[in-house]
Amino acid sequence: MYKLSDNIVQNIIDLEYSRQQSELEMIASENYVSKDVMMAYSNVFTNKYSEGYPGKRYYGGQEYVDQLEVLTQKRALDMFGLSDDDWYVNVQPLSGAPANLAVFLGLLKPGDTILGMDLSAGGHLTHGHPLNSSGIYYNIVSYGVRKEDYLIDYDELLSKALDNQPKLIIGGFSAYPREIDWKKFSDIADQVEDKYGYRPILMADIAHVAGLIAGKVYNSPFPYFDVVTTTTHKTLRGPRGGLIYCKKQYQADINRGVFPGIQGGPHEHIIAAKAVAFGEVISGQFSDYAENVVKNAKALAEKLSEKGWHVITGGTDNHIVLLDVTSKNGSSTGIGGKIAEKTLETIGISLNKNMLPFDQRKPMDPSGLRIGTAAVTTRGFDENTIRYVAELIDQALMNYDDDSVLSELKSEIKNLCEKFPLQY
Ligand code: DSN
Repeated sequence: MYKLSDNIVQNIIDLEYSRQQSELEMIASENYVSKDVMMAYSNVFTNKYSEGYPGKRYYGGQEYVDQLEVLTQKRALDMFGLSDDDWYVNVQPLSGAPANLAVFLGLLKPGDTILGMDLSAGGHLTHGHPLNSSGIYYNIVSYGVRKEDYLIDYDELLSKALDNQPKLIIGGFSAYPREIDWKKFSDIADQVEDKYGYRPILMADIAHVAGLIAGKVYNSPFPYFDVVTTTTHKTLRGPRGGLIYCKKQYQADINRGVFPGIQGGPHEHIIAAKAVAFGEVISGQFSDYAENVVKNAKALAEKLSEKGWHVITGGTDNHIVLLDVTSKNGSSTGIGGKIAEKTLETIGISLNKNMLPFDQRKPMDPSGLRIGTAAVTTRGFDENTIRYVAELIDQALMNYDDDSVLSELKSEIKNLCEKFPLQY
């Protein structure tokens, strides 16, 4: 790797590099980019201002910026098999949260009603949390999951849609381990239209599962939705960034929402890396990766269940396993998510504490952990390796107050990481 002449910054980067080499990233929203992707965003496009869109910019010198952005748009459509006769994609969003905000700004007026999944049920801050701009500027109605099985409550979704006449309905999540029935959203929008003569806009936020959808191992919302947003750095394994897909009729509004709505100059150097990442997705081997991510998550869920842990919904259909750490085999463990996260960090596994549906505990010390397999699968882990990781997680959580056991487990993780080094 290139070394900076600024030793102080280089030293901090080196420390983070060593941390990533010798510890496991199991935060469900993280991944390891390829060396090509990483190299692709260190380039001269960082010097360029290019407000506007290909062919319509506010500054000169845009010949190659336009080439780059058009290529990235083409690859972004190709990776989901979309035709530019029906679909448009804006590749400029800086990340997922601004992508969602740009959609709202482009398609809604302040005070309009949005129906989205509650954060505590697995939704996202930008789907209407009171402290997020979505919750501040729009009238938010939330749906959740059913108490009996923690699956999305489509009956509640329908009745809330019929009662509240939302302008926009969001499907998507940041902590939900199961498939989504995207068609049901479309049926619900039809019923709202029958009642009010207006069809709500359907927006899917596929930030977490975009790579699984591109790899054809998770259902796609594209046949049923009007707008689809995503990040590019989770299961898609690209640089940090966002995308907004929309049916052609919304193109002008979406573009206006991004620029001048919430962004100025796009980060074209990152757009170069998006293009490289999308090239990797299209390349053919990516579907094997996506399949392995899901296999690994299933194996992790199975092994943890076998050990007596309560895996929310009993398993997973994607890369996310939600675990209740407050009890094992029906007995209290005496810990919540805060200690569980810290304990696993101590042995070299990064993941995050997470509220569970209907959680009685507080967000800073909830009942759950969210565990993801996208990054470790990039590292080369197969199902046997992930079962071994499940054993280590189990032992760590059961010995959270025993420093000597934790220190042995830390060595095991370090040895494992040495067998599966990062590719840079
Ligand atoms: N922070 C991301 C996640 O962890 O799911 C979403 O914004």
